[in-house]
Amino acid sequence: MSEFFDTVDTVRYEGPESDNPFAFRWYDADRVVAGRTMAEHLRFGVCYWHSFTWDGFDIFGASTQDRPWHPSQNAALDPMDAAKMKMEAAFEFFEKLGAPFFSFHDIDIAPAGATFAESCRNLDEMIDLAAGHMERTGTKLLWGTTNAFSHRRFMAGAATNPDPAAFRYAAAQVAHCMSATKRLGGANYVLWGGREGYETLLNTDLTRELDQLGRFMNLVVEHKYAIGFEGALLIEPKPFEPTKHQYDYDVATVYGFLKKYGLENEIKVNIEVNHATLSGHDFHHEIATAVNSGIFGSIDANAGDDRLGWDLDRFPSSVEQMTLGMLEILRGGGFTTGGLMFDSKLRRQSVSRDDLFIAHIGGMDTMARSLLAAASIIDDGELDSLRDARYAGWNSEQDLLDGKVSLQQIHDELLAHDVEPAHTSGRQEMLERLVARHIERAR
Ligand code: XLS
Ligand code: NI
Ligand code: NI
Repeated sequence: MSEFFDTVDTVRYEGPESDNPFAFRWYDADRVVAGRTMAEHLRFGVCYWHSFTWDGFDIFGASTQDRPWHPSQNAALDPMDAAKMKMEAAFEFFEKLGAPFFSFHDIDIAPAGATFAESCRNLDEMIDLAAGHMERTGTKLLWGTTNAFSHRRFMAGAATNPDPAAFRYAAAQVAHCMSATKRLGGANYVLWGGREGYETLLNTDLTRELDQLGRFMNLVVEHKYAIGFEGALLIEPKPFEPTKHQYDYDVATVYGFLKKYGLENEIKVNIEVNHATLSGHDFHHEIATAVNSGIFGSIDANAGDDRLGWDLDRFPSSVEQMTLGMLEILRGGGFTTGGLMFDSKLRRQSVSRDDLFIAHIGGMDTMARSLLAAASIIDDGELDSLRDARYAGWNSEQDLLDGKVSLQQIHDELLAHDVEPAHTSGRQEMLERLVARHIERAR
């Protein structure tokens, strides 16, 4: 195939004053910030599904995007030829954009066959081609994942399906896709619980379904060691959609699940910004919770809409929101195997081929600018020292935390010697001003 994105060349950094929509204003890959280059901090990834597999279809209307390999636009094309054409366009995009990573579902890169065996053969052939493209362009794999939710066989879930045949099908698919991910040197393997949830408890045995999910995840961990996959395993929490209740509701729920099934040292989380807000939490709350439990893994960087309560997958554009997220990521020590994956999609009317570039450049600049602001807050130190000062009283109360004081003792001491808690200001508005100052000035 000749160039698909023929109006765009390699995207370069031009600085904050640039008016060029096809240049970075903030993302300067080799610039060192807080001890690492921006590229090392941010580890950007492009997703295959929204950007190349989706044709603009929504529940009210068909294809809008210019995706000539899609069956909706070229039904006569052989599915494997279409997959190859799509892959060429995808790697052309990764290379021109300068995103170091990509991510895929098995069915994004290879068409499903008539049998499981045929699907595996198709995937293997496409993985060989992907290996070549990766070698040629230097693009790396952030994560692979299995789509065990689109096909009708998974309408009642995969691991949590009442029919064990669906469990077996999904397990077999994961085994194959994990080996493919290993073959491409994937840094992680993600498990988003597609239809692991329920529509009504009237037909759902919640205890059984969670036990099935626990067994499934243990099988995945055992397989990881059996094949020697060195990446991290990540569960992606989401509270609802497509099901009314998703079992992997939020980070805290996933941690409880991991503890119950003995997996808390084996599986981490892939936090998606818009899933966090749908679950009623701030994005940065979910990161802080994961860091606190030792299960922070990776990020799906997207955004919702303040007035719409579903998974909109917009490209992130709020430096205010993302600075608070980057702050928690830096406080947690930054990414190890994870990164910022744009699980984000164009609006349905954005039908020019170059819109895909503008969308990613905008998302990358938002995150880079947020990194600068967050690094500046940490470097300055005032926020952290004000936060520490709030807890200063605890410096002389270690015995209380170490369990050396009983409830009765506490009672008797207060009886003998009245001490009222001090009323000190929480300083929230002041801290919000402090954050704003760093956002305004970070360069
Ligand atoms: C859906 C999820 C999905 C996962 C990958 O809401 O975000 O896209 O990231 O299966
Ligand atoms: Ni996601
Ligand atoms: Ni999502």
